[in-house]
Amino acid sequence: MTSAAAPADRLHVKLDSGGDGGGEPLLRFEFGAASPDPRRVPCAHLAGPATESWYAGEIGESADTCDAAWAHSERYAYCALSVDEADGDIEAAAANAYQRLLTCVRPSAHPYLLRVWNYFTAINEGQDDDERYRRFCVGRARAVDGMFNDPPPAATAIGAVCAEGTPARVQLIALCANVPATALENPRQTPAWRYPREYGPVSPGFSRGALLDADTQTPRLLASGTASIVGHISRHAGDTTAQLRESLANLMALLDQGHQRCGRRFELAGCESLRVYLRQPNDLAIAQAVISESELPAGHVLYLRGDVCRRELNVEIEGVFAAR
Ligand code: 3EB
Repeated sequence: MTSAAAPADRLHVKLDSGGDGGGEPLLRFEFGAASPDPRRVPCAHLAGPATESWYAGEIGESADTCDAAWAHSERYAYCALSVDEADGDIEAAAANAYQRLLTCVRPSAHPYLLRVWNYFTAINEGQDDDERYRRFCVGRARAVDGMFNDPPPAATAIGAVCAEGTPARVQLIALCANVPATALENPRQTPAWRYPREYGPVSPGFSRGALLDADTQTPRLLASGTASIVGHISRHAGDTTAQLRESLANLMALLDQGHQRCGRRFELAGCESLRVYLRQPNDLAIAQAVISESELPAGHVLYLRGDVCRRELNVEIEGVFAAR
């Protein structure tokens, strides 16, 4: 055992063009039509790399069933699961899914939740506090423990289309570790867990980002789903180009927070993978044009069809950044 961990033992992400990355990934994300596999991101793939592989050293154990899957290395683990909705009750399904997640994760060797992806159908259906995203937030808040909120994991919540002929379901994919991450907030944005009452009965439980492996040569910064929100106000309704530019400004402010917290620089050029979720597939060309004006490596950007949790917003981004 050396004290400076080999980078291969720590988290790094490679896209399908990136070779095998040395060994087996902890988790390989694939995108497209929903399937029973709880790891599959149920968002149509519009452009860019087709898979995202998350490596974290040698895999110890893994298991894989239709509604739950997990694997772990020494430091990291993932757990993915789905819960069918009974009679469209998204709140109960979210509570059930988070109870199951915590039941799996808390007694394990990797009890810290670093990042969670939440996918479910018809996210903007229902008015005001009946909107399904808000009900999802209520169910999640009901199920989680004190450790979850102190501070909450980085997260994404995106609306997707469920597989034809199958029940609607809540799908969670969680990245866990044997040590906590450093949670990040964005000075341009109100912490989501402090959103005012107008956005729902409970504030969403997520942090804007997570800083990992700050003890190594190459820390990573995981950016949560980032949209065109300044303070707590949605900006540029109806203008996808301006929304994406605002989202990039939020992302750059978050990267700067990573620098403040660990003294290492994070830049758009250090992006290992960026997901762009678009409500309207027709916005692909304009999204690609905005991305091409930025320092992001265009080959590391993938575009997916997905619904943002605020109906007035058309685009959300998330990603993984390696320190320079
Ligand atoms: C926002 O700023 C955007 O409820 O887990 C982004 C990431 C968003 C995670 C969640 C919601 C969530 O409010 C929406």
